[in-house]
Amino acid sequence: MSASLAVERVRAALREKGVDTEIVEFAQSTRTAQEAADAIGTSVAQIVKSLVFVAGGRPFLALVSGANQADTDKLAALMGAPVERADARTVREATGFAIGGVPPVGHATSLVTFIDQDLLQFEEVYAAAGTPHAIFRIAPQELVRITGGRVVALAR
Ligand code: 5CA
Repeated sequence: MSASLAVERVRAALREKGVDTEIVEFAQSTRTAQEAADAIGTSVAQIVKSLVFVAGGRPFLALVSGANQADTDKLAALMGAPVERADARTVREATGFAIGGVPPVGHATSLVTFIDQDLLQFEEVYAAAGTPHAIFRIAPQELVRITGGRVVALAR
């Protein structure tokens, strides 16, 4: 998928869910949480990492504050099965996007979603919009609404 198509897919998903935001595209990389925070001028804690894991052969999504590491033991307890990080190919197959641009919505498949409770302390957070150069801003409660995600403690 081309970069512009990836961004368009996220834009369509956000519009469909009634989110009032803009996707901002940066010349510089927003591939990592730190790079995204630097590009926006916000704290790394306000960056949403969209991380794909696999439990019992089933991919699922964890939306994690850029300041935190996801605790796979906590995720395993939630999923009721051992959890491992998805490889790059699995990420692409499950979401339709490449690592570094995976958004929280607009995926190729329906993914069970967990949301790091630490994201809820902020008025606004920032998530990837399909490419390693695109970001959108969203209130964390809106993120919960549009993903149907379960808010949990998942920091290591
Ligand atoms: N655009 C940024 C900020 S929104 C972003 O997508 N950050 S991220 O954290 O959600 O995506 C990068 C993450 O992908 C890394 O934190 C890491 O967990 C994961 N990752 C990077 N390389 C690999 C790899 N080779 N295999 C599996 N996961 C990887």
